[in-house]
Amino acid sequence: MSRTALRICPLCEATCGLVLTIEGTPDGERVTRARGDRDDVFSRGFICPKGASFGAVDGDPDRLRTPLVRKDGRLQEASWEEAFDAVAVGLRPLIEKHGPNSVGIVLGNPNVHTMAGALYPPVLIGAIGTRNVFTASTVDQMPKHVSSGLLYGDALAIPVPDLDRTDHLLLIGANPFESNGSLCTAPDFPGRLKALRARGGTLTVIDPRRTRTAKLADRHVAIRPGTDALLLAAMVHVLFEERLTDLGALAGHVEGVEAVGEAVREFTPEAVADACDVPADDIRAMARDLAAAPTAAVYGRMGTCTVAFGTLGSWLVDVLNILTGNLDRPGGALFPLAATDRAPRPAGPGRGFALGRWRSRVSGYPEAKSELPLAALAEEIDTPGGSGKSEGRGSGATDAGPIRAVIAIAANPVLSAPDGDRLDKALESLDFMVSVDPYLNETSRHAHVVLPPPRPAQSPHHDFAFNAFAIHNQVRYTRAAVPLEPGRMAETEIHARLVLAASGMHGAEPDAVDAMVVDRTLGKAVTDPHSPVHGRDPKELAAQLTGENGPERRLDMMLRLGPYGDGFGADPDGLTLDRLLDHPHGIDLGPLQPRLPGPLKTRSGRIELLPAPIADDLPRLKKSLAERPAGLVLVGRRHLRSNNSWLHNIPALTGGSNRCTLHVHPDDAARLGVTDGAYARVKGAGGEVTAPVEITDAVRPGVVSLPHGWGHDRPGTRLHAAATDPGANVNQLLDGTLLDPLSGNAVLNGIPVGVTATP
Ligand SMILES: Nc1nc2c(c(=O)[nH]1)N[C@H]1C(S)=C(S)[C@@H](COP(=O)(O)OP(=O)(O)OC[C@H]3O[C@@H](n4cnc5c(=O)[nH]c(N)nc54)[C@H](O)[C@@H]3O)O[C@H]1N2
Ligand SMILES: Nc1nc2c(c(=O)[nH]1)N[C@H]1C(S)=C(S)[C@@H](COP(=O)(O)OP(=O)(O)OC[C@H]3O[C@@H](n4cnc5c(=O)[nH]c(N)nc54)[C@H](O)[C@@H]3O)O[C@H]1N2
Ligand code: SF4
Ligand SMILES: [Mo]
Repeated sequence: MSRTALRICPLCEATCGLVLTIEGTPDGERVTRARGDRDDVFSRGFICPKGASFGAVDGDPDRLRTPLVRKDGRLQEASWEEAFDAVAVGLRPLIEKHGPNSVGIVLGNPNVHTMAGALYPPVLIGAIGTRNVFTASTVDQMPKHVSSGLLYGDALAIPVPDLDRTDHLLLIGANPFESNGSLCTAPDFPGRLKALRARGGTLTVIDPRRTRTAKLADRHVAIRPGTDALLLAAMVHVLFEERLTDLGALAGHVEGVEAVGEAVREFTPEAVADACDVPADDIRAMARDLAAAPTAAVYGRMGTCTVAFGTLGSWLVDVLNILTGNLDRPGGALFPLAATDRAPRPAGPGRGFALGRWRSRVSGYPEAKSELPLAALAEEIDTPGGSGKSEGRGSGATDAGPIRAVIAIAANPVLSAPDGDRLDKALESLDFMVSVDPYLNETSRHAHVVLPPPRPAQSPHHDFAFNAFAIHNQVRYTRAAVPLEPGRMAETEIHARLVLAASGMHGAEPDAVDAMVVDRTLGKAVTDPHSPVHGRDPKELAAQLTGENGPERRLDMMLRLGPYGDGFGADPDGLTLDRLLDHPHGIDLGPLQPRLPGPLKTRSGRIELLPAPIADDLPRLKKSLAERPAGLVLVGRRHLRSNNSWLHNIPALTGGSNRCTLHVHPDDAARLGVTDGAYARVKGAGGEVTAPVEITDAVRPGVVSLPHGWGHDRPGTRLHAAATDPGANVNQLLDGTLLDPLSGNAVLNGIPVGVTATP
């Protein structure tokens, strides 16, 4: 007997709707097939090879089925009760003795792909009160958050390119043909780029590699890695020099335009051409194309963020959109409005965005968006003593000591962060560690307790994060496709129990966590004069919430308070969870609309085009004009059938071209004496790795490329398939000191390396 069920795909940011075929077997229900949901209001039937392998990902026999607890030095299967007892016993005395900052919270990428990851970590961080929070954002998009925080006063106000309506797209350091897009949620991103070309639009791609995305472009600029900020500054220079700036409807909303013109005066195309290895004429042409297009969007991703000038580059992307009048207009770059976003309110000055409100203990790195650099996690654990006073958030406790316990949720920093060997040792030295993870992998093997979430078919799904970056406003929710079997626990419940265990409320009902959030949120909303529920009784509102469990009630609450919500009756046609459940393929909320000045939360109430921290960092960029890397630099790459560190255990998704090989240009290969298929040794500041060479002119000369997330050769893991072809951990080449100073983001691209043939 088989049946079908809907499930939003959690395997990348495109959030495609899937139809799963589910069959009963003696071992329980299995997902035997996944196809695109043709009725999905957003993805309209699109599916990629990864989504098509949902069943294999879901059914991986290496997924943990029970909690693991370390006994006699060994991780052993345990009951949930034993596991949470161990968490409470492991964490509470440490917090009481050493203060909240003795706990480090590490949040990995899949948290943005689960409802649990969206709803509970903020509660956990608040409950413990630690300032030692590290997430995948600081090996990813933190520079974009910082530039948005500074420009718009809101780190989450990230404009997305209007792919379906734009006439010209300048795409920088992104490869949506493999990644399916990032900070731009768009099912079938490649199809949308082809449609752009088909309707007469133009595509420019800046990437040191001739990617599949670059192959589609009208113009591919194979820039020297790490120099995009110089090139973009020169484009801004050209806009001023040739009087091509035209802010259009934005004019009244922006301050500091002349100051930007002044700030980029020295960055002429001729001055940057050599450093970028891009002819000055091409830079001028790119600026003119951008200004001349009826509508245009500039969009940058990993290649603009994970570099030494990540925040400056991210800022310049928006500066170009603003100076050409393309921000906040159809066909340009717009601010989405998701169903669980805050409802729009009257514009006016906001609280602004502050950086560096506290600093990391060892190296003094400034916080950004209440986070410290993931690259500094190892030193925060393994450096004894203190170098200053660090206070828990609000608790006043002082503790200048190291991190002694780690709570890792959906995170594998041993592979995804710089210098995995050092972090590996640091984690092993902890007094206590708990991982919420389906796998026993390079990171979770150090835990004292592993709490495994159920497989994705058994989890409900709503994209809290990605709808806020989607190219079309829409809302979808899918309940768990397969019920939990006895002995399994929903990931939302695991998170709620973790909050209780960490905050001294071990043993309380997990629903208490949701009830507390509901009370707090509604209590605040009724005192807010702009809220549709202003002046009402929070208890009466809470009683109206529907939903089968705590997380569903919270979703209902957020939908009802949100921009499309029913306002708890204020707008009877508005959105509620019940209404959403009546639309299993989602509800279309319309194309993106101009929203300014709505999203602005700067102190001035305007877009602050040249914020002081940016202006202060420009001299560093100027200095780089004179720098020329003498040797090779390394960049990363992604493969369509992969996902960071955790899909290498699925045989259906590995093999073929999805391998951990070192791409080397033929000219470099000849010079270095390395041959195709033979192993080469790659050396960086943090260590060395070996990998088989693949000679290809898809990388520009002077650049080699190695993908990340590999290196599955450590003992004590349970990743049988991945261990057969472990690959090398590219992040071992880093020592963790190379950061973008404003955001604390690790530099992962454009890093200096040496390559030699292995004997
Ligand atoms: N050199 C280099 N390094 C990089 C990058 C790069 O381009 N180059 N990319 C960086 C980027 S963009 C990112 S986002 C990071 C990602 O880095 P991480 O966030 O550390 O790694 P992931 O591999 O995404 O997976 C994290 C963990 O989540 C677990 N997991 C999977 N599904 C679930 C789930 O449903 N629930 C829970 N609780 N856990 C789950 C997996 O088993 C895995 O242990 O890597 C970064 N590292
Ligand atoms: N299949 C698959 N999809 C994924 C993921 C995955 O691992 N696999 N990971 C997901 C995650 S967590 C993220 S954050 C996104 C990332 O999404 P993208 O940013 O689109 O992904 P990347 O493939 O890392 O693309 C970065 C590109 O930047 C180029 N580059 C490197 N250095 C520079 C530079 O200095 N300048 C310029 N201009 N370009 C440079 C690289 O050659 C590469 O082609 O993908 C998501 N989707
Ligand atoms: S594009 Fe992304 S969301 Fe869509 S099916 Fe593929 S992995 Fe899933
Ligand atoms: Mo990422």
